[in-house]
Amino acid sequence: MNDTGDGTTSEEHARSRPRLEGSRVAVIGIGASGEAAAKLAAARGAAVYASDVSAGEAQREAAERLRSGGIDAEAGQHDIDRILACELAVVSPGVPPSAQVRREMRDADLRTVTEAELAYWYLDSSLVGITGTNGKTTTTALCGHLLREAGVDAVTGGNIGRPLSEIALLDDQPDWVVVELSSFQLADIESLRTDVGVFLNLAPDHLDRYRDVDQYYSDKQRIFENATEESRWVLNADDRDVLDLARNVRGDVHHVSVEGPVEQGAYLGDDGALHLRLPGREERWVSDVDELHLIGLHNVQNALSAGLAAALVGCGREDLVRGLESFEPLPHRLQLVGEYGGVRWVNDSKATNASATRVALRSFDEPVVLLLGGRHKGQDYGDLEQDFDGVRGVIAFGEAAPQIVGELRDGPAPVRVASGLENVVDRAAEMAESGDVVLFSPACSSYDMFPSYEVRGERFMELVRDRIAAHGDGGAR
Ligand code: UMA
Repeated sequence: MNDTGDGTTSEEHARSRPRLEGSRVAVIGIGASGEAAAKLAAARGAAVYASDVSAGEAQREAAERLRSGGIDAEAGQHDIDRILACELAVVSPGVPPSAQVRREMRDADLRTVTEAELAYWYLDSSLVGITGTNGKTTTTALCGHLLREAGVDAVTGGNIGRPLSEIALLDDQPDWVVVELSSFQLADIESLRTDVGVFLNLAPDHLDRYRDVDQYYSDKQRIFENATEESRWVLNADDRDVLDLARNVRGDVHHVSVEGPVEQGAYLGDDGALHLRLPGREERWVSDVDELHLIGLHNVQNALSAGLAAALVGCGREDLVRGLESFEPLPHRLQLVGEYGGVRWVNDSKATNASATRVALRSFDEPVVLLLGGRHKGQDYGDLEQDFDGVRGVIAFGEAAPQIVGELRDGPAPVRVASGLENVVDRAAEMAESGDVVLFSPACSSYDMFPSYEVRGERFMELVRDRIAAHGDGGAR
């Protein structure tokens, strides 16, 4: 696809690399990805102009860092004439196609790639790429952990937090990168290809950016676009939409299932054990899913996917078992905060869409007090009711509270409104009874009240721990 390509890295991972030397490259957005992309393009000899529409502190500081490294950067505006004078634009994933600057770039037919594509051109590492709507970050972290446990030189990157361009800048690149790929990153790829690709699941999300679900799914589907006969795939056999998108994909397809045996892949058996079935290789990993430190059946699916991907990279049974048993869950994903008065408090602040919250609800047999709210992302809260069997009640908060109340008011569980997180925790404590779980799984983004889901989750945990300390029976874990 890159007709300006000037060679390849190796036969096995042949990649075309456009010659950036002497060319002009615009970088749009200077968050973590934009800053790393600007440095990478400059290191490859391009004259870079990096800009960010925001003049916020973080953007001004990033522009300053870039300028001190000799890269032309500004925060507060995109100089469209300068951008259109470039041969290539690299977009940050958070800059939507509807942004004014992108419309003008499209009108001018400016070649535009995502930051991950730029990084891919200069990465010598092999890639495990992980996409899907939910569970990407856990699966990416777990797969990286499994590879490292097996002595493979591997790092994690992409949507999980470390831009791929930062890894491409390393003098000593790792043998493998486990990259979490969001739909925003996949939207503007050209040649990016994963050696092992994992597709976890599909559910409506990001409807504030996409016209409809199909448009979102079609960006996700781009992970298959550059597949070759050597590509290896790990697909969720229990998700019809994933199988539909992957139909006729080139390469060797493997399946993962928590519903029963698969012909080639990994599955949860009737015996409660995790099994691997590859040509010439049949294994039983952990004999009971309780040996994983992860809550919920969806996490069994994530563990099977990560384990299968690691097996396809070449990890052996003993290393996989040790890695699966030693992996600790990431913060803000069904994280147990503590317990008092017989009530368990769980922080799932990472659940920023309704499907993630539904997955969380399915993880508990106990009655649940569900804490929902934040900034609305265009989804239906009514869908949650399909998993409301054990829900004792809902506390709605934040900007989305009126929508949540409007959609759940006539449903099976009572809905109360709270203002501010402290009040949310107080009302949840009033509603919960001994034996319940209070589940902070907001189904909304945090941006109405917090800069990120992490800060939101930290604040929630702080409030819960204070409450536990005040009551003094049980203690936070
Ligand atoms: N901006 C412009 N012009 C515009 C619009 C935005 O300049 O017209 C600027 C903004 O002012 C901002 C920057 O562009 O400064 C936004 O960039 P960004 O949001 O892409 O920020 P990064 O720090 O580069 O973070 C991105 C990912 N963010 C998004 O996809 C929204 C991070 O994923 C990722 O960890 C990081 O790259 C490293 O790869 C975060 C995320 O929320 C965690 N991802 C979504 C999700 O998981 O649901 C997809």
